[in-house]
Amino acid sequence: MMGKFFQKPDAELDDRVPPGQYLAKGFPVLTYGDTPTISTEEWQFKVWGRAKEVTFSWADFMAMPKHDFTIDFHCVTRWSKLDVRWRGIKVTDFMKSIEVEPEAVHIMEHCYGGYTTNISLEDFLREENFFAYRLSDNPLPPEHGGPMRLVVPHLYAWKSAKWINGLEFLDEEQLGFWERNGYHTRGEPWAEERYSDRFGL
Ligand SMILES: Nc1nc2c(c(=O)[nH]1)N[C@H]1C(S)=C(S)[C@@H](COP(=O)(O)O)O[C@H]1N2
Ligand SMILES: [Mo]
Repeated sequence: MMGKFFQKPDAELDDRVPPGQYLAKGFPVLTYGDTPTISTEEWQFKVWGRAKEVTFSWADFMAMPKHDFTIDFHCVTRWSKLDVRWRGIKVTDFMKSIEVEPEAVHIMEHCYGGYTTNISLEDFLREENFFAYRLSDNPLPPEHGGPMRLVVPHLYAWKSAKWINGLEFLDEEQLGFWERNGYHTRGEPWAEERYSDRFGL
């Protein structure tokens, strides 16, 4: 783990690096399967389930307020990257354009390529979450989830769905891809919620 690609955090950064994590020198790419290629023209984003069904285009998203974000990113495979710079649309702003039913308590994030990950409505609605379309002043590269991905800074990065294309609102918790395969349902890095206790790991 150590050496060329990872380093132990300096003392002054120590309080920003969750337990069991190392600092990545670059920005590693972590993808299960192939990287889909989606143009902004064909990109679509759907909302369904316990919410009024609606489909957004790229132009619809670009018409929403945009902000710059600098956040720390923590992968459960033990690398962290501090101060990642993005541009995007706040989840709380996006939520103003959809109608969610009162029964909705949980969400399945859906992606081009078939990846899924689940998140509680409460974790999803946090002020610091955003849909990212730029990384370090460039269009978000395909390998990092371009043209659009979700970023949920307070949870392990597997919740930050790349190539996101939809949200399914649920009236109960369901498990996404990694969650069905042994990862923790919530994934809070400071509590080291890495693996599910359903599997005895
Ligand atoms: N669609 C999709 N989103 C995904 C993944 C994936 O395999 N497919 N991997 C997740 C994991 S495990 C991590 S750590 C981050 C990695 O983001 P990065 O490749 O931009 O570093 O994306 C998350 N989002
Ligand atoms: Mo990850």
